[in-house]
Amino acid sequence: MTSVSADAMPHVTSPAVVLTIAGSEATGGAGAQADLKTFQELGVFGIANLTCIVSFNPNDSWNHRFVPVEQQVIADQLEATTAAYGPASGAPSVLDTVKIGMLGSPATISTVAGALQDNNFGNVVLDPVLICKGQEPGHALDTDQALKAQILPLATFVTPNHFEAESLSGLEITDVESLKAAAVRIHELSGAAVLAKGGVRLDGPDAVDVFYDGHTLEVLSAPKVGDVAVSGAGCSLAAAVTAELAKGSTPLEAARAAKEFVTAGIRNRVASGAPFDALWQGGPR
Ligand code: PXL
Repeated sequence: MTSVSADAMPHVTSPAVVLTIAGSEATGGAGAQADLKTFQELGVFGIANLTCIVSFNPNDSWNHRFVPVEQQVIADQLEATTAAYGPASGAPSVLDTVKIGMLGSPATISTVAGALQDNNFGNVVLDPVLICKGQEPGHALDTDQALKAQILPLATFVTPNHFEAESLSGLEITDVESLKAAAVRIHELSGAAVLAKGGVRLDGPDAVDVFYDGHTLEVLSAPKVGDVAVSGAGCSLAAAVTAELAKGSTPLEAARAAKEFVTAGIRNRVASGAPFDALWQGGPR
């Protein structure tokens, strides 16, 4: 009998496993690419199931060109992922935490809502990406309504930006007080923990976000780094919340850690030839 040296033996690890259901953003600043980089930095095993491919158009003011992935292909990705890491897989690391990014069409929203219902994930973090600039307004309105009706009720944590928080809450947001009111309203509508982002959109020296989970209302604040939004900030914030929840943090701890992660990533941004810089997920290092 031959003996196997200890070095040749596999060392099986069991990191927390997380899934992002999101779009590809070709330049790597936002979308599934930002999510996977964030997951890796924060020490979780990241999986991406793609819903669409976005390619900015440098010949048309960098507007979004949006191509949906076929519904059957989205369903196939979800099937493969849940078979490999879902509760019935027998894998030591079970997928219990999912992030939802850009879905982009009512059809995709229905496909993803079905998968969420079938799998009963413990944490469903929704970054409610409402409109993509390249889409027809009517199409986007359908998408907004479908997201609110079918995905928002399944979310356990939601991270709306200024525009999305106004749309979801029906409230106008002009200052921290109205951002708080919107966070409370979105919690009442969804039952989810809410991290409503003022970001650079509210006046004042600080980038202010509001956390509310039905018990704790906390204002998270960090000095603004410039006054122009950075590509990937929203995606990376929600991805960082996802990673922290998967590692066992409470929603409030996850929100605080995610804000720190994103602030460091914005401070250490990557300049590009596009009109917006990209967040660097390696920023905290
Ligand atoms: O940042 C929102 C966002 C999310 N997902 C994809 C995107 C964008 C913005 O460009 O392209 C795929």
